Amino acid sequence: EDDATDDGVTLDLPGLTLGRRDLMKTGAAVGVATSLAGCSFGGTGGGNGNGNGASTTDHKVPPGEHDDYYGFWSGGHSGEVRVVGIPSMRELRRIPVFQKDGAVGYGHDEQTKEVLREGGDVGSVAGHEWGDTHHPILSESGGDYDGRYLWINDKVSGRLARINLKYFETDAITDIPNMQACHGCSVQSPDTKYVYGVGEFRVPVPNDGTTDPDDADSYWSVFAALDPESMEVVWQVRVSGNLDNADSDKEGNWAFATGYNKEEAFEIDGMTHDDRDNLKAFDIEAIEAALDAGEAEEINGVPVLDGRQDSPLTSGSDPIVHYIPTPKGPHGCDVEPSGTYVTASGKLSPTVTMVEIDKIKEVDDPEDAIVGQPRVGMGPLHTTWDGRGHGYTTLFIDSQIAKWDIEQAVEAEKGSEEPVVGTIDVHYNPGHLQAVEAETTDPAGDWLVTLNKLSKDRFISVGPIHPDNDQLIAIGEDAETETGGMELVADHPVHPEPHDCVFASRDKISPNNIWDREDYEGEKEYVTEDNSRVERTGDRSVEVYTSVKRSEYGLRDFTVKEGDEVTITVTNIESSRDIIHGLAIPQYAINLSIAPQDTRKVTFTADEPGIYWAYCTYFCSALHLEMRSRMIVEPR
Ligand code: CUK
Ligand code: CUA
Repeated sequence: EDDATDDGVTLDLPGLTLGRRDLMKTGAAVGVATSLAGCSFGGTGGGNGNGNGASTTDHKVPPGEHDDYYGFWSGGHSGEVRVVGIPSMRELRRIPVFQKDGAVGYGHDEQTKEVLREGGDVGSVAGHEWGDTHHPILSESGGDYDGRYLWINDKVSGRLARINLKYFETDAITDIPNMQACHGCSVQSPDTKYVYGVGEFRVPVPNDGTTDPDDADSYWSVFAALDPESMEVVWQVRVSGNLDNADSDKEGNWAFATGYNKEEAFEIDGMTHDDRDNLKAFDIEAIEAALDAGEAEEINGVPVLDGRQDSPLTSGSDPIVHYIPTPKGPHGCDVEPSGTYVTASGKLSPTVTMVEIDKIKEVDDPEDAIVGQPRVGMGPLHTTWDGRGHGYTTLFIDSQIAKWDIEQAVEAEKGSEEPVVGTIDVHYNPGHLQAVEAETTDPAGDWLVTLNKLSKDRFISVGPIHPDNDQLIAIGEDAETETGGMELVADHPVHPEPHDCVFASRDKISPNNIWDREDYEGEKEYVTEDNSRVERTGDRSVEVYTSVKRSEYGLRDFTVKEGDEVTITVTNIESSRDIIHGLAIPQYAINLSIAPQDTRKVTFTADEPGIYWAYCTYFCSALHLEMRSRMIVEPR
């Protein structure tokens, strides 16, 4: 079943030393380098059944009842965000972000087309056809989720998008200069004054063909801070090496990012040459002081500070970036709920490195800020928290989750397995895991979800492209069992490929059920039945305004002339929730979705004379099928 991977264990990474126990545990792993790089598929795990007894934890949500938590899932290279109820694991909605979606008309009306356009869907080398979403993050006020925004990165391009949680719709995308692959992201906590995005791939700056491909010094990785409201890039810091995942402290003073390829090499042997990489700690106050002192250089419209390890800005007594050595290739970067420690997980080391945040500025040797290094198992990728003093780390190669004790990990010797209080098999090859509200200072600690890259044989076959497997694990009880009380309660197949998720108690998110007209007053017209009309605005331009309700458009038909530039503006005048209407004219690729009390419009050129049915795409009433209008395009 394990796809012929049991032969030829290739642990040929230079400098990656594995003990005998590791090799035994890695018996089925092949190509550690490729299976771990960039969160791709590959490699197999050793999970073999969950080994749990009967479930005592009820995760079923009866029909008609609601979930306790909102879960926001990244959709990977589907470019979307998904909303999932916890504990039922029911998928409630998909929110398109970096690509068009006919289901909700995203990228089809002018308003959302503009969001994609702003995000650079045209005009760059190839344009952005899609995105790769990894890390959803929620806005905070006073250290808790305030339900206003969710941000999500685009790892394929250097972009960061914002979803407005009043309407669960993407309302801004920023194409970040000087960056390819915005990977880790995080918000400033306790109050979101900055949204941070890290550039993973080092790119030539400027990238205009003048760079010598072998000149490593012309390649940059930058750490970017965006304003949460304007979504403008406020500053960037250039670093040595590259950047991977990110998190922030709980007091607004620090941002952290793991980084591999300290060597600044161009291929895998070089990237994995040294035994150490580092965790970078960005001192926000020092960065702001350096900006105020005029130390930044403006590059492609953004003030950039030099935060490289040997730069003048980092050699003083108060460097803007601290480089804390970690075992090579650290991946997950997670601050625990009390804000005392930041952790860098694995990935090529079987340990989690714990740094005491208050020590970073105190110590002379950055390594002295490392206060714990529990040995958790093979291929540690990400860590989450239950708020009762435990960390939970995914073990990609072992196909397990290790639960460990935070304080014991500080007391124990570095490299000791002692802090591990239990492990559980998952199916298979977990990437991220997330416990409910684990990013707050007060995690709820009852559920955990592990996002497993491979499902192998867990579901009936659907052909060669398998679903991922998200598994729900009850963590509410600590027990002195093999699993430390963790209990696997549900498998959940998912469309490729989520990376991470974030949970908020349902009372912290309160979306509108219908649109509030005040939110677009002055920007969009509210078209009533009475003022549905056709206005000729020029020899070759026409404005069409129509209302829509069950089961009719304000205009039963409208006439334009061949060659006209036509703008159709549609208002859904319904005030009942859940009554959405569409307007589709397939010959002109028009597909609007209009929620109650909202207005959307679309502009196109009516270049083919004829008569075209405009119809509603949502089954809105018993007369839905009869619900239509006609566009008459007269020959000129
Ligand atoms: S990354 Cu995908 S499993 Cu983008 Cu947070 Cu680690
Ligand atoms: Cu409106 Cu169908």
